[in-house]
Amino acid sequence: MASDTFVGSRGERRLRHKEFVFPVVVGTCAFYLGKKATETQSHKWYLYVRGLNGEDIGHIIKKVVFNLHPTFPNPTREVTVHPFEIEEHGWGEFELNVTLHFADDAQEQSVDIFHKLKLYSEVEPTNQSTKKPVVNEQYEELIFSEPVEAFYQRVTTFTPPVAFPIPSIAPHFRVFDPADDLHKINQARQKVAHMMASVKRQFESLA
Ligand code: SLL
Repeated sequence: MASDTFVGSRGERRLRHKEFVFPVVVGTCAFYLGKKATETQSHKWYLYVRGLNGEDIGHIIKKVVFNLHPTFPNPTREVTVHPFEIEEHGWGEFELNVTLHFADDAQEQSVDIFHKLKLYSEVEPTNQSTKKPVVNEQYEELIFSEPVEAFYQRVTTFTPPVAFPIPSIAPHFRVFDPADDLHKINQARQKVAHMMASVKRQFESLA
């Protein structure tokens, strides 16, 4: 059965009650420069928007604008091709803003994502390594609700290229796996249940 469609405010045909969800990861990956570190350049870092497996997401996103801290020369950086990534050198952590612009046929407004550049590990902030970067990644789901029909058709029948340039920092990418998350949540629940039972036993022995 054909989906129910309606005409949007710009005359575009949209799919009623449909949703297209596209996951992306926004991340920073920072390497301490060790002996080469100077006062203004202690780290080399990368900032990126990537597909879950580091694949090209150019069929959905046509441009990423990275808005850096004003202490950087030309703090507004635009990237229009895979990998949607920039490389910089700096000395400090800051909150940054990433604007995603969608493919024209999506007929959607751009979205802003806020992210923190991390240079220091939270667990061991003084133990800096030139080999092991500090990676801070966040998983985001782009939700196209009642998408434009032509866009939906195109992206749901899109065959991703088998080969794509692998970003140099790909070995440091985190793996986002819903099954893995569920497993961690269940483990945490069990741990809490054990702790509660143990506290309860202690109380009972005192009573
Ligand atoms: C802080 N609130 O004080 C932060 C600001 C800014 C970092 C950090 C510039 C590098 C350059 C740079 O790393 N800015 O000058 O090329 O920690």
